[in-house]
Amino acid sequence: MLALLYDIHGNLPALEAVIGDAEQSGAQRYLLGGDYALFGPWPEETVQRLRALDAVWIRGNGERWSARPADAPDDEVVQAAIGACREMLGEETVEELAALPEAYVDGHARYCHGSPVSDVRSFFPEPADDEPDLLGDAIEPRLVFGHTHLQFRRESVLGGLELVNPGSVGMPFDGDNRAGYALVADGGELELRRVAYDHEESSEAARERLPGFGETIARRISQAAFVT
Ligand SMILES: [Mn+2]
Repeated sequence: MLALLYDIHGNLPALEAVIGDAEQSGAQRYLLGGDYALFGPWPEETVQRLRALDAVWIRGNGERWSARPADAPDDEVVQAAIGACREMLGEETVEELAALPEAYVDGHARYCHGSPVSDVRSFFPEPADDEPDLLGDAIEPRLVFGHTHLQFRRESVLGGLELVNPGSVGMPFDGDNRAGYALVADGGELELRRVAYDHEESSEAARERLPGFGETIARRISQAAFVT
């Protein structure tokens, strides 16, 4: 059993809850889909916890932005979060995470952060006009991605290819506070899962542990929505 963990965003209690649920369900291996630390109250602890797993890691835009702040949007919250993340993780870890591969292919599934062509452009529960472009050269029957923090699965508009967003472990934006992730059985059968945890503890920690922008993060965790 393989567990797919995307968009953890430094939310350690959410990660612990998901690992507990995954282990109880028989997961022994993990696919880590990027955005491990940025924006969250426990960046360092989250990365340390992930290092203890038998896992394949890929890079998200959060890792890229943390290493190259000038490549990130000129947005007050984003730039403040990058500064805090760099300080808490330290340069060595920031560079190590930024050097992770952008994708991983295991034969019948391709894993990326946003889409095969971008770590910031992705698919939505309802198809958008750019979906054929975003598929790039993916030929595997299943394409797994995160980034939007919206958990869903559906067939792509081109057919013959399943799109899966396992959801965000640490910061869902679909109005459901529970941590999102997915399990894949050895035969390939995939299950989207949600796990309840103390999200108010994480929200409060964002307020206490992070500078000015922490209030925004606290509200995102508390409301399970992309509030600005
Ligand atoms: Mn993310």
